[in-house]
Amino acid sequence: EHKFWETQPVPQPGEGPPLDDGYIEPSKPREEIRQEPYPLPKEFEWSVLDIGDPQQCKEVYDLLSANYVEDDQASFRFKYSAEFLKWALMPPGYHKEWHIGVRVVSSKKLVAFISGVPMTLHVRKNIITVTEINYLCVHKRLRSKRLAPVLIKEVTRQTHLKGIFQAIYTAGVIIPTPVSTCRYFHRSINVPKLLEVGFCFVPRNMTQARMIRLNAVPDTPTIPGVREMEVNDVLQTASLFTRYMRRFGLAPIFDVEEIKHYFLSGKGEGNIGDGGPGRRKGQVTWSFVVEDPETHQITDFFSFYSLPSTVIGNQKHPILEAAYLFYYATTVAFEPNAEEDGRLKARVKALITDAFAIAGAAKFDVFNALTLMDNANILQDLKFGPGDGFLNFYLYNWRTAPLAGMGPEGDVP
Ligand code: YNC
Ligand code: MG
Repeated sequence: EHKFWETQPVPQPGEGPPLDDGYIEPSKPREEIRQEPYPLPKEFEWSVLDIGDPQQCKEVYDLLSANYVEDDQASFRFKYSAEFLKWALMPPGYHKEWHIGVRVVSSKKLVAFISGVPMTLHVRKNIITVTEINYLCVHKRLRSKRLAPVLIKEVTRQTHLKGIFQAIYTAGVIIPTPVSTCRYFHRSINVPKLLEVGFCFVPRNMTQARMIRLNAVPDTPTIPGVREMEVNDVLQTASLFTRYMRRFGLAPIFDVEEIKHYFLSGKGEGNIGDGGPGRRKGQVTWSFVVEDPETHQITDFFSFYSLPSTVIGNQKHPILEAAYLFYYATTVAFEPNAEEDGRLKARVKALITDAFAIAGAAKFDVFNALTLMDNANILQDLKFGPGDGFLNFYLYNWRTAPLAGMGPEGDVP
């Protein structure tokens, strides 16, 4: 059934929940790690990519733009920008050896890619150092030739060479064995365009005009003291993030440098507007804080990122501009009984409402979120609708019982 995955240190089908959390196979001393790259078919060669070099970053961008993830109907394909890839692949402590390409020997054309970035993860009671694997892609003409397992083994080898033996990754497909499964939800912003590209449909008993009215987006954020995050907010945001994320069974741990990177380095260049309404040139992330007007303390923050999709075969609308909810946190979660009496839910709703007001002003067509963190309870109220897509979360060489239908940030059951 799974000729490759059955050889890997991942929970196998039918295994049942583990008695205790921990590794599946022990870490190896450096001398026991394979020193040579895995062999490729003779027409291909390995190539470490320097993502900081605009030329090489563009090569990855071109490969993914034409060959990366599509929906089941092949209507939309993720179109990560070059700026996005640079932001995602070069966080603090990144290793260029984990940005692995495959080229055709004769033409040097890049035809496959896989990447890892370092991350510290909280998995229930344990803190583990992992690589976060992403952007696995094989050119459409080279599919089903078992190249993917070679790419996975090579990034595993490069990870082992850095003394790391665990990984986290997500995929739309189901392989052995998800630790958690989330669903994509979508909040329409530009209803006429979403209808024209076939992203959504006018339901029975509904008209287009009513649909537009129902999905009207507030013009501006409304929480008192909300403003764009700045470098001076990094320390307070970091401690708020750490405290808030401790509530979940699976979550990243970001140090101050990582907070700075993930929330501030994707802001793009120039002034808001230079990259279009409400955007800077090359803007990837939007990060906001709430500064209490009286105490000047940071009480909340939220963020989202830009990940457009190609609308396959559509001349009028070649690109769907999608914003994705990223991390958020609120000090309301630390108040006694905030969860029980609905105060937490109300605050998260207010934060996400402000996020899509900002996304609407920046001319995004749709605002997406997953059923993780505290989202699950509030998405329906905020007029998000369930999508076709699911996202499965996986851990490599780490056993833990499934997390209750949430995400990398899933609740401890
Ligand atoms: C996938 N997405 O099951 P079995 S997500 C993992 N993740 O193996 P071939 C996948 N494995 O079942 P193709 C996978 N998709 O026989 C397929 N597989 O055991 C497995 N699509 O290989 C599959 N990007 O080369 C099967 O398949 C084997 O030519 C078949 O290539 C697959 O980035 C792929 O969806 C996905 O570009 C490259 O279809 C290709 O079809 C493609 O014959 C469009 O492979 C783009 C796309 C995937 C996005 C992602 C996360 C990847 C995680 C990889 C696993 C990491 C493990 C941890 C490593 C570090 C460990 C340490 C320490
Ligand atoms: Mg293949």
